[in-house]
Amino acid sequence: MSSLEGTLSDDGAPLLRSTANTADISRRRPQGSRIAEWYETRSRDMLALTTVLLLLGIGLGMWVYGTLPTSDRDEHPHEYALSTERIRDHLTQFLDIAGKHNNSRSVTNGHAASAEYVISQLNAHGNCDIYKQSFMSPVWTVHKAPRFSVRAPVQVDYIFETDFQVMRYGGQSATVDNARVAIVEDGGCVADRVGNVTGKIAVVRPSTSCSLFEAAFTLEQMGASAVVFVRSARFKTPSTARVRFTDWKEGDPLMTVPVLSVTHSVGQLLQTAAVSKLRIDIETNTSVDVVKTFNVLCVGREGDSHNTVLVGSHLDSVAAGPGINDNGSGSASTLEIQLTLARIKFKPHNRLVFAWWGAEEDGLLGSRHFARELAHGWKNRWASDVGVRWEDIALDLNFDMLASPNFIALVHNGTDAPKNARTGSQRIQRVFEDYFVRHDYSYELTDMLAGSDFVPFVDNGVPAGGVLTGAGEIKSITERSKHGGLANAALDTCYHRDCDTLLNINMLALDRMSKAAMYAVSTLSNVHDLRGYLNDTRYS
Ligand SMILES: *[C@@H]1O[C@H](CO)[C@@H](O)[C@H](O)[C@H]1NC(C)=O
Ligand SMILES: *[C@@H]1O[C@H](CO)[C@@H](O)[C@H](O)[C@H]1NC(C)=O
Ligand SMILES: *[C@@H]1O[C@H](CO)[C@@H](O)[C@H](O)[C@H]1NC(C)=O
Ligand SMILES: *[C@@H]1O[C@H](CO)[C@@H](O)[C@H](O)[C@H]1NC(C)=O
Ligand SMILES: *[C@@H]1O[C@H](CO)[C@@H](O)[C@H](O)[C@H]1NC(C)=O
Ligand SMILES: CC(=O)N[C@H]1CO[C@H](CO)[C@@H](O)[C@@H]1O
Ligand SMILES: [Zn+2]
Repeated sequence: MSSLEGTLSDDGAPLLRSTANTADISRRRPQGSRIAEWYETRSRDMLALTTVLLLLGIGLGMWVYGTLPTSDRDEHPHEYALSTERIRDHLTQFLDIAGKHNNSRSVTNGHAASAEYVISQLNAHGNCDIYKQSFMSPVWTVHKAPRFSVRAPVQVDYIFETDFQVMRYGGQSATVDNARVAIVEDGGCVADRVGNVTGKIAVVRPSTSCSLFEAAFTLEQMGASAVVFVRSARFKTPSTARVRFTDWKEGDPLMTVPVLSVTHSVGQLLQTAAVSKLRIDIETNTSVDVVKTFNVLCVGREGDSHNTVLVGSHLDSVAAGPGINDNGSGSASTLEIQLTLARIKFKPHNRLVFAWWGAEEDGLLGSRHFARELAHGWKNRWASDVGVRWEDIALDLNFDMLASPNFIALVHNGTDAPKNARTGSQRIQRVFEDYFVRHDYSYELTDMLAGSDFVPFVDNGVPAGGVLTGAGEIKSITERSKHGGLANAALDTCYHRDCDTLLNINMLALDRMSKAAMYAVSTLSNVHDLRGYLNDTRYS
């Protein structure tokens, strides 16, 4: 049909040139009734002729349509417009950036340069208004291996990482010499039951009645010079869990004194020794620095803003490596999706907003900050308009790790979402499943409970979904026979390591998964009555 319209509006078309064109008609109109009559006959003839030609055209079109096989390419043009090679070019840029920033794209290293790259690409080839949303993020660094020894009654030097660990966000550099020990009961949760810990090393077994941070911070407030958590006998190794509020925000407290974890057997020794005779030395060289970082938002200029489709991925990597699969593959794909939609002049029915979250590796702080500011009106010093209102967000798509070398195509299980985001998340899950079924690609459902930036959305009632290709999990023999690859090997052996480079990218996975993302983005942004669509219980 579109080519037929083209012929009619084409000035050079012989059909139109043989009779009066619209400009001629309007000039002749006022010239008396004979001309009007002539015009009426001619225009009736014209109308009849046009109708006949139109009908012929439609008939011909339908006949051609019926005889030619339609390919998947014709029916899903957006998917095929996306170039995996271009995504790889963005990843090459990310790798260059990491190379110039101590082989990392973390909050303190290459994150800002990665963001500048994304912004320059969006400015040059994208179609959206760009906002930077600043927030504060604590950054944890271990500068030097810590020491932990018992000095009396007998000297024992414990081994770092085997016998003890320094827990993440567990305090600033400190040297504690020849300190006494206080064995703390009840998990250290209640200040007036911890006893006198002033100037002592508090040894405590974690309790379920408060978080590690709450216990450690209570003990610090009561004057302890260090906190040592004893691990339960179930675990063979000491813990590196975070000792920080999960949902940390500017102004919340952080630990100052060192927080260590010791194995159960080291803990037994400390607790059974004659406590009054025990003397301990601890030396740590660590820091918890609060730095400013930011999210990048690209707010679409077209489509219904009250039914916004948010497309998110995180841009930062862990400090230990360049993060090309984790999670560069997600953020490079969403960047190329936005640039491709701009290039093909895609007109969504619902507005698209792309987000590149900061500080995901520090505990989803970027997406949590976004949700807190927008959903709960919490404002920080740099609070600024980001072009989006919380109530306008109909759904969130999250793309995090799309190219694991030994991949399994994984779709988030919408049934895991909290009740008020469940029906919509199940509907989104179905959109992704449709893609894998149509292409006859194997896939599996995976949980949607924690670990990536969808969390603050589903927790605040916004349906979410996404695809991913797996991290450190081991592929079983059964999974191998279904999905190929290597059995008894991790899905991504370089997960959170310095070898997460371009060589770690599986181009087949990247191709399939980025196109799955493109399919969901173009499908969901074109749904009319998106809220009703997400409310459809037939998919539950
Ligand atoms: C660079 O990275 C290495 C390894 O992660 C780390 O030991 C070193 O402190 C880092 N240096 C800077 C300046 O960040
Ligand atoms: C706690 O113990 C310290 C010495 O370890 C002592 O100086 C202080 O008075 C004690 N505080 C209380 C409240 O008993
Ligand atoms: C911690 O390490 C830094 C850098 O390696 C060094 O400059 C500093 O003196 C160390 N601090 C302590 C308390 O050891
Ligand atoms: C999806 O999640 C629900 C709820 O947690 C669970 O009962 C179901 O087994 C999951 N489905 C798959 C295929 O894992
Ligand atoms: C969702 O469905 C329920 C009942 O099925 C209905 O009461 C509610 O109004 C619907 N909400 C929207 C936003 O369509
Ligand atoms: C999909 C996936 O594995 N994403 C990872 C991205 O990085 C965060 C933070 O380290 C991990 O928790 C996620 O699992
Ligand atoms: Zn990660």
